[in-house]
Amino acid sequence: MRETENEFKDVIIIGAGFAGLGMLHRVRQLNLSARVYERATNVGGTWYWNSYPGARCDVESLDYQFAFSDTLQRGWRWNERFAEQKEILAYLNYVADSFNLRNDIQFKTSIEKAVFCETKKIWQVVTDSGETTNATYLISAVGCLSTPSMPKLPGLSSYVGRWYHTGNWPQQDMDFSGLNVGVIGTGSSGIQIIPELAKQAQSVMVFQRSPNFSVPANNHRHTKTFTDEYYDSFLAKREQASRTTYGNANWSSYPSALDVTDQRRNEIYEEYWNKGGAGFMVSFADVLTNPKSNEFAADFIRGKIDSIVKDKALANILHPTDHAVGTKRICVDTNYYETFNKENVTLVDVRQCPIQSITKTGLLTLDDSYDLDVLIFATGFDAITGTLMRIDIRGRGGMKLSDKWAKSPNNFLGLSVAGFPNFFVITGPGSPSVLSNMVLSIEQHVEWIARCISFVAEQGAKCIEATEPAEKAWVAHVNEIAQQTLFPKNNSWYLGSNIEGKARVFMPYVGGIGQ
Ligand code: N01
Repeated sequence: MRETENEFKDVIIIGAGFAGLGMLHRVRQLNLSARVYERATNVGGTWYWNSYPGARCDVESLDYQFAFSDTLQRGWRWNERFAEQKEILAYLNYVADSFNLRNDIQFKTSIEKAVFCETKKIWQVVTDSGETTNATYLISAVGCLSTPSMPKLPGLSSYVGRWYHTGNWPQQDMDFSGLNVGVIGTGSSGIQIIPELAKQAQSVMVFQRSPNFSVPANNHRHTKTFTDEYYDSFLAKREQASRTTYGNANWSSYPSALDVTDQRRNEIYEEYWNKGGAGFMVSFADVLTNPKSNEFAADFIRGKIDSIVKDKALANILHPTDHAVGTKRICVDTNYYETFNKENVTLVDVRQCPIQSITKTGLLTLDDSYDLDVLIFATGFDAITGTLMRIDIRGRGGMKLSDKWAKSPNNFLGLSVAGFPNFFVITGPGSPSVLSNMVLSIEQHVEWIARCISFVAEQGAKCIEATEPAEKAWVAHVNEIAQQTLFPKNNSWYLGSNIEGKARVFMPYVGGIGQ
């Protein structure tokens, strides 16, 4: 590499979602030069790619926004309690426009390689078109759910129908009227898209391997008065939320599900079910720590499934029984269970009769074949580390990040990695990230990184990096806290167990944003 001819930036940021946009704005405030590289044609990150019908955020819209600018916040009005993907994408475009962020974003560009030069103490970053840029700092804003995972099923290349992955959805609106559509996967994405498809398609075949716990969103439109009042106390709420475990100021818990009568317990679950949203999993403070308390919550949801789904055998197949509530991310839906009462919707239990292959005209299970015009993979992501591990990132001595993280994604504070100086990861493994209000977590990291960069300059230093002992202590702490909960006891993408060959390590930090 002839780095003398390369362009130089103080900071290179990978990704233009919430994290990349927030970081770019903050870096500019430090009067540093920056470039963001983004593989999409526009800003948005996960909200750009996940544009499938029904895509919606499960964090309430009023909390799912930046807090760093009062003008920004008051210039935007969220329409619904849980914003749909289009609205969040519009918000991120509004953020980019408000601060002219696009000037420093290079779209349609992926970063393939980043090498730390120990003599010059700079990062040399190479794009997919072979362009090299040097920078003092390299910041990952690649997101936690940005590399879709496709099941290894034979035959897809022979399929003559159209197929899509929810995490890589085409940007244009699509019409499924009159079509026979198959959906593989019943996590949050499947649970959101299935009711929407059922409104249009001639038939929807749902191929379910593992049923998930889902609670109603009870979504509704916001009134102007409500939004205005919310904004008046927004910063105080945000401050309060940042001291909590999940970054949600509106969530509160009753002490223990074991300390109340059966009747009172059910009344409380009913209260949370009617309120709607993922707050159900903290209805009692011990739902995520005590198996007995969790089983009560599981029974309540299974009871709800029975009361909604008319066909009892079908309701039974929809019962989640293989994991504790919330240990796989709880789903938040609009009419998911109700959809199975529709005549055009069929549930196929592919745990009982696994999918064998994709055929020319559809799909083959152990006991049947299905003709499908469209096949939708709602099969999740190589989460948290998947995207970074696919970039050839090399620290001191040419050490590859993918080698360092092969057995465990060790790092300090979920933010920095020993052996990788001047490299920061926004909401990396070992941070609250996906267990929290993501935007709040992102803002916390953006602010921390900005202050850290300023600190390095104030010291007249050139480099900063986590030490091995600090990293070891942090990883031990992350594990210790996780072990106090039910989270690591069940398979989930939090643990990497949805990806063949991936290290089984519980990746998010359960200790909370404030901690
Ligand atoms: O992915 P998932 P997702 N044959 O991994 C199934 C966020 N998100 O995209 O459990 C048959 O949860 C798999 O079955 P199993 C949110 O954090 C947020 O739905 O492995 N099935 C499972 O049912 C969420 O948790 C929102 O047995 C196969 C499904 O595919 C995360 O993204 C909305 C299979 C994958 O579920 C991921 O959710 C949407 C196979 N070979 C997503 N392979 C919000 O509301 C996989 N499956 C913010």
